Amino acid sequence: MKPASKTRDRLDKLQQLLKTKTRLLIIMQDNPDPDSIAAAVALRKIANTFDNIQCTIAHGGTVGRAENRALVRYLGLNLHQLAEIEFGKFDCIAMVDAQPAAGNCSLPADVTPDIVIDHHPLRAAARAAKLIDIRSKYGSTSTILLEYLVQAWIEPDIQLATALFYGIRSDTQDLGRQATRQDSEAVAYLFPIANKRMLSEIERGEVPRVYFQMLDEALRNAKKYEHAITTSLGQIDNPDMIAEVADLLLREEETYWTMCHGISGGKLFISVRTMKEDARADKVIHRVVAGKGTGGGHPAYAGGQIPLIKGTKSEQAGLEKLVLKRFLKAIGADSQQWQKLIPN
Ligand SMILES: [Mn+2]
Repeated sequence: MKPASKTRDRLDKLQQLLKTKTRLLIIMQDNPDPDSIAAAVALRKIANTFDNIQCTIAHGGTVGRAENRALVRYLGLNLHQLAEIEFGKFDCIAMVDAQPAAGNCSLPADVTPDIVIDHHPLRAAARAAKLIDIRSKYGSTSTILLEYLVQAWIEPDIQLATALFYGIRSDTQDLGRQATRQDSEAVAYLFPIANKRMLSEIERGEVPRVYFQMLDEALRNAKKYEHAITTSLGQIDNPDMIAEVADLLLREEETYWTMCHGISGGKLFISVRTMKEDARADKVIHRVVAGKGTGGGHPAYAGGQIPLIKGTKSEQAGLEKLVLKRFLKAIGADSQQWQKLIPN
Protein backbone atom coordinates (compact mmCIF):
# COMPACT_ATOMS: atom_id res chain seq x y z
CA MET A 1 0.00 0.00 0.00
CA LYS A 2 1.08 3.56 -0.65
CA PRO A 3 0.76 5.94 2.31
CA ALA A 4 -0.95 9.27 1.66
CA SER A 5 1.63 11.94 0.84
CA LYS A 6 1.24 13.79 4.15
CA THR A 7 2.23 10.67 6.07
CA ARG A 8 5.95 11.28 5.58
CA ASP A 9 5.73 14.73 7.13
CA ARG A 10 3.62 13.51 10.06
CA LEU A 11 5.95 10.61 10.68
CA ASP A 12 8.96 12.95 10.71
CA LYS A 13 7.15 15.13 13.20
CA LEU A 14 6.31 12.12 15.34
CA GLN A 15 9.91 10.97 15.28
CA GLN A 16 11.10 14.46 16.28
CA LEU A 17 8.57 14.58 19.09
CA LEU A 18 9.49 11.20 20.50
CA LYS A 19 13.24 11.71 20.17
CA THR A 20 13.79 13.17 23.62
CA LYS A 21 11.02 11.28 25.39
CA THR A 22 11.21 8.31 27.72
CA ARG A 23 7.64 7.55 28.75
CA LEU A 24 4.67 7.68 26.42
CA LEU A 25 1.06 7.44 27.57
CA ILE A 26 -1.31 6.25 24.84
CA ILE A 27 -4.96 6.99 25.52
CA MET A 28 -7.86 5.26 23.78
CA GLN A 29 -11.64 5.75 23.89
CA ASP A 30 -13.19 4.97 27.27
CA ASN A 31 -14.81 1.79 26.02
CA PRO A 32 -12.23 0.92 23.39
CA ASP A 33 -13.32 -0.79 20.21
CA PRO A 34 -10.98 -2.89 18.05
CA ASP A 35 -9.93 0.15 16.01
CA SER A 36 -8.88 2.02 19.18
CA ILE A 37 -7.01 -0.98 20.53
CA ALA A 38 -5.18 -1.69 17.26
CA ALA A 39 -4.23 1.96 16.76
CA ALA A 40 -2.79 2.11 20.29
CA VAL A 41 -0.73 -1.03 19.78
CA ALA A 42 0.54 0.26 16.42
CA LEU A 43 1.65 3.56 17.96
CA ARG A 44 3.39 1.63 20.74
CA LYS A 45 5.20 -0.42 18.10
CA ILE A 46 6.40 2.75 16.37
CA ALA A 47 7.57 4.34 19.64
CA ASN A 48 9.36 1.14 20.62
CA THR A 49 11.05 0.82 17.27
CA PHE A 50 12.21 4.45 17.09
CA ASP A 51 13.52 4.97 20.56
CA ASN A 52 12.55 2.10 22.80
CA ILE A 53 10.24 4.42 24.71
CA GLN A 54 8.34 2.87 27.58
CA CYS A 55 4.64 2.91 26.67
CA THR A 56 1.51 2.66 28.78
CA ILE A 57 -1.89 2.18 27.15
CA ALA A 58 -4.85 3.52 29.12
CA HIS A 59 -8.58 4.12 28.87
CA GLY A 60 -11.53 5.02 31.10
CA GLY A 61 -14.57 2.70 31.14
CA THR A 62 -14.43 -0.97 30.28
CA VAL A 63 -13.58 -3.39 27.53
CA GLY A 64 -17.05 -4.87 27.46
CA ARG A 65 -17.74 -6.71 24.26
CA ALA A 66 -16.62 -10.33 24.26
CA GLU A 67 -14.83 -9.89 20.91
CA ASN A 68 -12.84 -6.93 22.23
CA ARG A 69 -11.88 -8.81 25.37
CA ALA A 70 -10.69 -11.69 23.23
CA LEU A 71 -8.60 -9.29 21.14
CA VAL A 72 -7.01 -7.77 24.26
CA ARG A 73 -6.23 -11.28 25.52
CA TYR A 74 -4.73 -12.33 22.19
CA LEU A 75 -2.50 -9.24 22.18
CA GLY A 76 -1.50 -9.87 25.79
CA LEU A 77 -2.26 -6.25 26.65
CA ASN A 78 -2.02 -4.86 30.12
CA LEU A 79 -4.42 -1.92 29.90
CA HIS A 80 -4.47 0.76 32.57
CA GLN A 81 -7.39 2.72 33.96
CA LEU A 82 -7.20 6.46 33.21
CA ALA A 83 -8.41 7.24 36.72
CA GLU A 84 -5.28 5.60 38.14
CA ILE A 85 -2.82 7.35 35.82
CA GLU A 86 -0.37 9.89 37.26
CA PHE A 87 -0.04 12.12 34.25
CA GLY A 88 3.10 13.78 35.64
CA LYS A 89 4.99 10.51 35.19
CA PHE A 90 4.79 10.78 31.41
CA ASP A 91 6.74 13.17 29.22
CA CYS A 92 4.54 12.53 26.20
CA ILE A 93 0.80 11.88 25.87
CA ALA A 94 -0.92 10.57 22.75
CA MET A 95 -4.57 10.02 21.93
CA VAL A 96 -5.68 7.59 19.25
CA ASP A 97 -9.14 7.13 17.72
CA ALA A 98 -10.37 9.85 20.11
CA GLN A 99 -9.93 13.55 20.79
CA PRO A 100 -9.93 15.76 23.87
CA ALA A 101 -13.38 16.94 25.00
CA ALA A 102 -15.12 14.41 22.74
CA GLY A 103 -17.18 12.87 25.52
CA ASN A 104 -16.17 9.30 24.69
CA CYS A 105 -12.88 9.76 26.53
CA SER A 106 -12.62 10.88 30.14
CA LEU A 107 -9.25 12.59 29.78
CA PRO A 108 -9.10 15.27 32.51
CA ALA A 109 -9.74 18.73 31.00
CA ASP A 110 -6.40 20.07 32.26
CA VAL A 111 -4.38 17.43 30.39
CA THR A 112 -3.35 18.42 26.86
CA PRO A 113 -2.19 15.55 24.67
CA ASP A 114 0.95 16.09 22.57
CA ILE A 115 -0.23 13.79 19.81
CA VAL A 116 -3.76 13.24 18.43
CA ILE A 117 -4.29 10.70 15.64
CA ASP A 118 -7.91 10.09 14.76
CA HIS A 119 -10.54 9.71 12.05
CA HIS A 120 -13.39 11.52 13.80
CA PRO A 121 -14.08 15.12 12.74
CA LEU A 122 -11.58 17.59 14.21
CA ARG A 123 -12.55 19.13 17.55
CA ALA A 124 -11.30 22.54 18.61
CA ALA A 125 -9.70 21.10 21.76
CA ALA A 126 -7.39 18.91 19.66
CA ARG A 127 -5.69 21.95 18.12
CA ALA A 128 -3.54 22.41 21.22
CA ALA A 129 -1.63 19.20 20.41
CA LYS A 130 1.83 19.43 18.82
CA LEU A 131 1.07 16.70 16.30
CA ILE A 132 -2.46 16.45 14.96
CA ASP A 133 -3.32 13.93 12.28
CA ILE A 134 -7.05 13.88 11.72
CA ARG A 135 -8.31 12.14 8.60
CA SER A 136 -12.07 12.17 8.97
CA LYS A 137 -12.65 10.58 5.57
CA TYR A 138 -10.81 7.42 6.63
CA GLY A 139 -12.84 4.44 7.80
CA SER A 140 -10.52 3.76 10.71
CA THR A 141 -7.61 5.12 12.73
CA SER A 142 -5.89 1.77 12.18
CA THR A 143 -5.50 2.63 8.49
CA ILE A 144 -3.71 5.88 9.39
CA LEU A 145 -1.37 4.01 11.76
CA LEU A 146 -0.66 1.35 9.14
CA GLU A 147 0.43 4.14 6.79
CA TYR A 148 2.88 5.31 9.47
CA LEU A 149 4.24 1.76 9.80
CA VAL A 150 4.64 1.35 6.05
CA GLN A 151 6.24 4.79 5.72
CA ALA A 152 8.66 3.91 8.53
CA TRP A 153 9.47 0.51 6.98
CA ILE A 154 8.22 -1.26 10.08
CA GLU A 155 6.62 -4.58 9.20
CA PRO A 156 3.74 -5.41 11.53
CA ASP A 157 4.11 -8.77 13.29
CA ILE A 158 1.26 -11.28 13.14
CA GLN A 159 -0.43 -9.99 16.28
CA LEU A 160 -0.32 -6.33 15.27
CA ALA A 161 -1.42 -7.16 11.70
CA THR A 162 -4.33 -9.19 13.07
CA ALA A 163 -5.37 -6.34 15.35
CA LEU A 164 -5.16 -3.70 12.60
CA PHE A 165 -7.02 -5.95 10.16
CA TYR A 166 -9.79 -6.51 12.68
CA GLY A 167 -9.84 -2.82 13.66
CA ILE A 168 -10.38 -1.70 10.08
CA ARG A 169 -12.91 -4.42 9.31
CA SER A 170 -14.99 -3.75 12.39
CA ASP A 171 -15.06 0.06 12.05
CA THR A 172 -15.98 -0.21 8.37
CA GLN A 173 -18.19 -3.33 8.71
CA ASP A 174 -16.00 -5.28 6.31
CA LEU A 175 -15.26 -2.21 4.17
CA GLY A 176 -18.98 -1.70 3.55
CA ARG A 177 -19.38 1.38 5.74
CA GLN A 178 -17.44 4.57 5.17
CA ALA A 179 -14.38 2.84 3.83
CA THR A 180 -11.98 4.64 1.53
CA ARG A 181 -9.55 3.23 -1.01
CA GLN A 182 -6.88 3.58 1.67
CA ASP A 183 -8.87 1.31 4.01
CA SER A 184 -9.28 -1.31 1.28
CA GLU A 185 -5.57 -1.17 0.47
CA ALA A 186 -4.75 -1.52 4.15
CA VAL A 187 -6.94 -4.62 4.44
CA ALA A 188 -5.32 -6.11 1.32
CA TYR A 189 -1.87 -5.41 2.76
CA LEU A 190 -2.71 -6.95 6.14
CA PHE A 191 -4.71 -9.96 4.98
CA PRO A 192 -1.75 -12.24 4.17
CA ILE A 193 -0.11 -11.49 7.53
CA ALA A 194 -3.16 -11.59 9.83
CA ASN A 195 -3.97 -14.72 11.82
CA LYS A 196 -7.26 -15.82 10.26
CA ARG A 197 -7.90 -18.65 12.70
CA MET A 198 -7.49 -16.27 15.61
CA LEU A 199 -9.82 -13.73 13.98
CA SER A 200 -12.48 -16.37 13.65
CA GLU A 201 -12.01 -17.29 17.31
CA ILE A 202 -12.25 -13.65 18.35
CA GLU A 203 -15.40 -12.97 16.34
CA ARG A 204 -17.21 -16.18 17.22
CA GLY A 205 -16.02 -16.30 20.80
CA GLU A 206 -17.96 -17.15 23.91
CA VAL A 207 -20.40 -14.71 25.45
CA PRO A 208 -21.87 -14.85 28.95
CA ARG A 209 -25.51 -15.81 29.52
CA VAL A 210 -26.30 -12.21 30.45
CA TYR A 211 -25.61 -11.29 26.83
CA PHE A 212 -28.76 -13.12 25.75
CA GLN A 213 -30.75 -11.63 28.61
CA MET A 214 -29.76 -8.15 27.43
CA LEU A 215 -30.62 -9.01 23.85
CA ASP A 216 -34.01 -10.26 24.98
CA GLU A 217 -34.63 -7.03 26.89
CA ALA A 218 -33.50 -4.93 23.91
CA LEU A 219 -35.82 -6.73 21.50
CA ARG A 220 -38.79 -6.64 23.85
CA ASN A 221 -38.36 -2.88 24.38
CA ALA A 222 -37.91 -2.15 20.67
CA LYS A 223 -40.35 0.23 18.99
CA LYS A 224 -40.69 0.15 15.25
CA TYR A 225 -41.52 3.37 13.42
CA GLU A 226 -41.94 3.58 9.65
CA HIS A 227 -38.20 3.56 8.89
CA ALA A 228 -36.68 3.59 12.36
CA ILE A 229 -36.31 1.33 15.36
CA THR A 230 -35.49 2.55 18.85
CA THR A 231 -34.87 0.62 22.02
CA SER A 232 -33.61 0.86 25.57
CA LEU A 233 -31.36 -1.60 27.36
CA GLY A 234 -32.08 -0.10 30.76
CA GLN A 235 -29.28 -0.50 33.30
CA ILE A 236 -26.27 -2.35 31.87
CA ASP A 237 -22.70 -3.19 32.89
CA ASN A 238 -21.37 -3.13 29.38
CA PRO A 239 -22.00 0.04 27.32
CA ASP A 240 -20.56 -1.63 24.18
CA MET A 241 -23.79 -3.59 23.96
CA ILE A 242 -25.66 -0.41 22.98
CA ALA A 243 -23.72 -0.03 19.74
CA GLU A 244 -24.02 -3.73 19.01
CA VAL A 245 -27.82 -3.67 19.34
CA ALA A 246 -28.08 -0.48 17.24
CA ASP A 247 -26.13 -2.28 14.48
CA LEU A 248 -28.25 -5.41 14.76
CA LEU A 249 -31.59 -3.58 14.54
CA LEU A 250 -30.44 -1.73 11.42
CA ARG A 251 -30.72 -5.05 9.58
CA GLU A 252 -34.52 -4.97 9.77
CA GLU A 253 -35.56 -4.67 6.13
CA GLU A 254 -37.72 -1.53 6.33
CA THR A 255 -35.41 0.31 8.71
CA TYR A 256 -32.73 2.83 7.91
CA TRP A 257 -32.38 4.60 11.24
CA THR A 258 -31.81 3.08 14.67
CA MET A 259 -31.22 4.47 18.12
CA CYS A 260 -30.35 2.44 21.18
CA HIS A 261 -29.60 3.69 24.67
CA GLY A 262 -28.81 2.38 28.13
CA ILE A 263 -27.55 3.50 31.52
CA SER A 264 -24.09 2.62 32.73
CA GLY A 265 -21.87 4.21 35.36
CA GLY A 266 -24.23 7.13 35.96
CA LYS A 267 -24.50 8.07 32.29
CA LEU A 268 -27.06 7.56 29.56
CA PHE A 269 -25.19 6.17 26.55
CA ILE A 270 -26.79 6.55 23.12
CA SER A 271 -25.92 5.00 19.75
CA VAL A 272 -27.41 6.18 16.46
CA ARG A 273 -27.04 4.34 13.14
CA THR A 274 -28.23 5.01 9.64
CA MET A 275 -27.87 3.31 6.29
CA LYS A 276 -29.58 6.10 4.40
CA GLU A 277 -27.33 7.69 1.81
CA ASP A 278 -26.47 11.31 2.58
CA ALA A 279 -27.94 11.06 6.09
CA ARG A 280 -25.83 12.30 9.00
CA ALA A 281 -25.94 10.26 12.20
CA ASP A 282 -23.30 12.57 13.70
CA LYS A 283 -25.58 15.60 13.22
CA VAL A 284 -28.55 13.70 14.64
CA ILE A 285 -26.62 12.77 17.80
CA HIS A 286 -25.65 16.42 18.31
CA ARG A 287 -29.34 17.35 18.34
CA VAL A 288 -30.19 14.43 20.62
CA VAL A 289 -27.67 15.41 23.32
CA ALA A 290 -27.83 19.21 22.83
CA GLY A 291 -27.36 21.10 26.08
CA LYS A 292 -27.34 17.86 28.08
CA GLY A 293 -24.22 15.92 27.15
CA THR A 294 -21.69 15.23 24.43
CA GLY A 295 -21.77 13.28 21.20
CA GLY A 296 -20.06 12.76 17.90
CA GLY A 297 -19.10 10.22 15.31
CA HIS A 298 -19.40 9.64 11.61
CA PRO A 299 -22.17 10.07 9.00
CA ALA A 300 -23.31 6.43 9.30
CA TYR A 301 -22.70 5.84 13.01
CA ALA A 302 -22.46 8.07 16.04
CA GLY A 303 -22.68 7.97 19.79
CA GLY A 304 -23.30 10.23 22.73
CA GLN A 305 -23.55 10.31 26.48
CA ILE A 306 -25.52 12.35 28.98
CA PRO A 307 -24.49 12.35 32.65
CA LEU A 308 -27.31 11.73 35.13
CA ILE A 309 -27.35 14.42 37.78
CA LYS A 310 -29.63 12.90 40.42
CA GLY A 311 -29.60 9.35 39.21
CA THR A 312 -33.23 8.84 40.08
CA LYS A 313 -35.67 6.67 38.15
CA SER A 314 -37.72 9.72 37.20
CA GLU A 315 -34.70 11.62 35.91
CA GLN A 316 -33.78 8.57 33.85
CA ALA A 317 -37.29 8.19 32.44
CA GLY A 318 -37.45 11.91 31.64
CA LEU A 319 -34.14 11.83 29.79
CA GLU A 320 -35.07 8.72 27.82
CA LYS A 321 -38.29 10.42 26.75
CA LEU A 322 -36.44 13.56 25.72
CA VAL A 323 -33.83 11.62 23.76
CA LEU A 324 -36.50 9.67 21.90
CA LYS A 325 -38.48 12.81 21.09
CA ARG A 326 -35.41 14.62 19.80
CA PHE A 327 -34.25 11.63 17.75
CA LEU A 328 -37.61 11.19 16.01
CA LYS A 329 -37.80 14.90 15.31
CA ALA A 330 -34.25 15.00 13.93
CA ILE A 331 -34.92 12.18 11.46
CA GLY A 332 -38.42 13.42 10.58
CA ALA A 333 -40.31 10.38 11.90
CA ASP A 334 -43.91 10.50 13.09
CA SER A 335 -43.73 9.88 16.83
CA GLN A 336 -47.34 8.65 16.93
CA GLN A 337 -46.88 5.94 14.31
CA TRP A 338 -45.21 3.02 15.98
CA GLN A 339 -45.71 -0.58 16.97
CA LYS A 340 -43.73 -3.04 19.03
CA LEU A 341 -41.02 -4.72 17.00
CA ILE A 342 -41.87 -8.03 18.67
CA PRO A 343 -45.64 -8.29 19.21
CA ASN A 344 -46.62 -9.84 22.55
MN1 LIG B 1 -12.38 4.27 14.89
